[in-house]
Amino acid sequence: MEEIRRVAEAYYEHLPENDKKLLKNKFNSMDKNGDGRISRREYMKYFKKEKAKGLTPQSIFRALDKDENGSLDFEEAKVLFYIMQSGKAITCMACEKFMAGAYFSCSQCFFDGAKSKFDICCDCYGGKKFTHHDGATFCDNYTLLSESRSPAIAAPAKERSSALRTIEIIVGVASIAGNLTGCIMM
Ligand SMILES: [Ca+2]
Ligand SMILES: [Ca+2]
Ligand SMILES: [Zn+2]
Ligand SMILES: [Zn+2]
Repeated sequence: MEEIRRVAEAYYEHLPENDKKLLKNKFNSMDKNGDGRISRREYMKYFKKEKAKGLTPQSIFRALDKDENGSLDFEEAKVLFYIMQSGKAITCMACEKFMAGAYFSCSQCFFDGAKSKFDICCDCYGGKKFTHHDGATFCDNYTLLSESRSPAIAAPAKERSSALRTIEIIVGVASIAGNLTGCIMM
């Protein structure tokens, strides 16, 4: 969580003054009783109304509440705003825990735009506490991110399956070479 917090803070520092003001307004609209803190109840109420289900798991609120006092001050909420603008929070498909740091993702599902991503936390992956299709190749998110820069991924959809094979070969070779420990053939 510490890592995403630092990213969120750096991101916030570079926002134009106007956007900072908008976030302050958003914070105030979530802080219904105006005590300068977003309580768990205020948080849940806000996201239920917004129908942002991805943000309602208790684990997300707990992770955001750095000092564990049961409410979010503006500093803590910066991480929330960062998660909100960068899309939806990523939760483990097996245990539904909010994943703020490294996690594993099925590379076949990741690169196949037609399928939804299959992301699982390190605990569930390491402990084999999940079920997924046969032959799935799991990569950690950092590896996937750098693999996405590979020109093969930029291929048009119909060529994507051959691009995927290329990735499987790269991943396969790399794991044999032992220099890409993040990727493991299942
Ligand atoms: Ca409040
Ligand atoms: Ca707090
Ligand atoms: Zn999990
Ligand atoms: Zn998959």
